[in-house]
Amino acid sequence: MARHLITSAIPYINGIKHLGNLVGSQLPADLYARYQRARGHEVLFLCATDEHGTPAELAAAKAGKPVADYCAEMHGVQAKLAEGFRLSFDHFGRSSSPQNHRLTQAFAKALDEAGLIREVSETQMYSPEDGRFLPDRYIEGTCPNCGFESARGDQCDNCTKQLDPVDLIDPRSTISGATNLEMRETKHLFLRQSAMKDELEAWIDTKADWPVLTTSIAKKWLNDGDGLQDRGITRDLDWGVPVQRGDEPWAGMEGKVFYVWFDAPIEYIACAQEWEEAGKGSDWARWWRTDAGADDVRYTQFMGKDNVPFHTLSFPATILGSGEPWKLVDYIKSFNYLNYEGGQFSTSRGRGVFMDQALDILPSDYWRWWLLSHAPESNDAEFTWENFQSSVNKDLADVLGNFASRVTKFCRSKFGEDVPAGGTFGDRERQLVADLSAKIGEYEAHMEAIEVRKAAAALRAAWVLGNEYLQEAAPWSTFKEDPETAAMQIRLGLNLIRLYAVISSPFIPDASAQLLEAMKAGDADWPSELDADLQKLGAGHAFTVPDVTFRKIADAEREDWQARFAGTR
Ligand code: B3M
Ligand code: ZN
Repeated sequence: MARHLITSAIPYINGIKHLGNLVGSQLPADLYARYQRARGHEVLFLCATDEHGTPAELAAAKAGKPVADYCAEMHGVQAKLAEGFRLSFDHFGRSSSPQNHRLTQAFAKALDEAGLIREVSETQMYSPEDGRFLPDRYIEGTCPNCGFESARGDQCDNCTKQLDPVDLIDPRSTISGATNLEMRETKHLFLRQSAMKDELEAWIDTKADWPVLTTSIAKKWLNDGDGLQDRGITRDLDWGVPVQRGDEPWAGMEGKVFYVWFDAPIEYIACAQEWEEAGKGSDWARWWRTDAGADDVRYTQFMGKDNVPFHTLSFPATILGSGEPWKLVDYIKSFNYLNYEGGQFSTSRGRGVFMDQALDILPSDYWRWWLLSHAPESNDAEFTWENFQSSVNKDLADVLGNFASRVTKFCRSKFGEDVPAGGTFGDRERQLVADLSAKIGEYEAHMEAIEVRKAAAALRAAWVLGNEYLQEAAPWSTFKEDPETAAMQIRLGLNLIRLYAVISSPFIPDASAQLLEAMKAGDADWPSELDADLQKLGAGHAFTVPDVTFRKIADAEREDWQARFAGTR
C-alpha cells in the first residue's frame, strides 16, 4: 500500500469558480484521489480557500462586508459547491487559519535565519486619491513582457510572468481608476530566490518525468533575462498574516502582512494540521515531515498553468530555503485553459457556466464526465454546448446508461430480479474478458500517469466493449432457442454493470454508487482477476432495475442554456 498526498491549487475566496477553474485543478485532483483510494492506497487529499491578499479585500469591499465575515461566508459557499461536485477532500481548509498564521511566520523566521531574507527600502506606487499603497491587484497596466493591457500588479494573466506593480506600463488604480500615482518609500522583506537558483534548477532537473507544460514554464522563469529574481514577500495591507519572525515582532514591519502567494502554498501544510485538529485524522507530520515518515509519501500537486511558477520556484524556495525536513512535491500536473464558446470564461463578465449554475441544471456526474474527458492537457480546450450535449447523450446515456438499463430490464422480464443460473462462457465471452483486461490495463496506466483524457477514452472504450458484446450475443434472440445460454449472457451483463460501476467511480461517483446499489454488490473492490471478477454476482443474487442513470439533453434545453450563459450573470 502506497501513501499519496494530493493537493489542488487552493481557489481564491472571491466568488464562485467557473468550470474552467474547476477542471484546472480541483476536479482532476479529485479524480486521482478517488482512483488511488479505489486501488487500496492511503490518500490524504487536501484543498482550502485562499483568503488573503487583494482579491479577498477587493471582493469584500464590493460586497460591503468586513473581510473576515466575507471570507467565512464564502468559504461555506465554496465548501458546499465542492460537496455538490463530490470533491472528496479529506479536509477543505482556510488559509486564514491560525495554523497557517503560525506556520507562515515560522517559515519566515527559518528563512531569515538561513540568511535568505533581506529588507529592502523601495518606492512603491501610492495613490493619493485612494490614500493608500496599491499592491498587486489594486493596480493594473500594460505588461512589460508581452504588452497585454490588463496585466495585474502581481502577474500577467496573458503570459504568466510574475510582476511587480512598478513594472507595469501606464499603471492605474483598480479602486478609483486614478492614474496620478506617485512613488513613495516603504520597507519590505524580499526572499532571496536568486541565491537559490542553482539549487532549484538542480532539483527541477531531477524531474524528467514531469509534464512539459510544467517544466517549460519553470525553466522559462529560471532563465528569463537576468534569471530568477528575488521576490517581495510582504505587503502594505490590513488583511493577511501579520509579518512576524515566528512569534516575535519584526522591527520595522509593523502593520504589514505577508504576500498572499507566500502564505497560500504553506496552507497545503497547515491544512493537514487543520485536518488533524478537526479530528479527521492523526499525525499530520507523517505526511509532511521527512523526519516523521513522509519519505515514503508520493506528493502530487494539481494546478492551472498560471500557478506553475509559484509551485516550481517560489514554494520550493520556501521549503528548501528553510533548511527543515519538509516534504517536496514529487509530481506537478498542470493544465492549460478551458475556453467557453469561442472566447474565454470571464468571472467579471459572468461569461460561461459557474459551479453553482452547473449544479442547478444537471447532476455533477454529467459535468465531471464532460470536463474530465475534455481536460485541457496538451492544449487549451473549449466548452461548447453542442459538444457537451453530444458527449453526454452518446457516452453517458447511449453507451453506459443504456447498457445498464437493457440488461436489467431484459433480465427482469425473462428471468426475474435474480441473477439467472445456467450456461458457461464460450469463445465470445473469453474474447470479451481478454479485450476488457487489456482495456482496463490501459485505463490503469493512464490513470497512474494522470493522463486524464486518455484515461477517459479507455474507460469509455471499456463500456463500448460491453455494448458490442450485448449486441452480438443478443440474449433476446438467444433466449428463444437456448435460454441457458441467454441466462449466462445476461449474468455476464449484470456482472459487467458491477464492473463498470467500480472502475468508473473516480469519474462519475454518483452513477457508480447508484449502479452498485442496484446490483446489490457486496463490495466495490477493484478488479484484479477479470474472469473471476465477472462472476462475483452468482446465480440467485438479487438485484433491482436502476432508475434512469443518465438522461439525454434535448436540443431545446441546450439552446436555452446557450442563451442563458452567454454573458450576464
Ligand atoms: N489562489 C490562484 C488560483 O486560484 C491561487 C492558487 C493558490 S495555490 C497555493 O488560481
Ligand atoms: Zn504579459
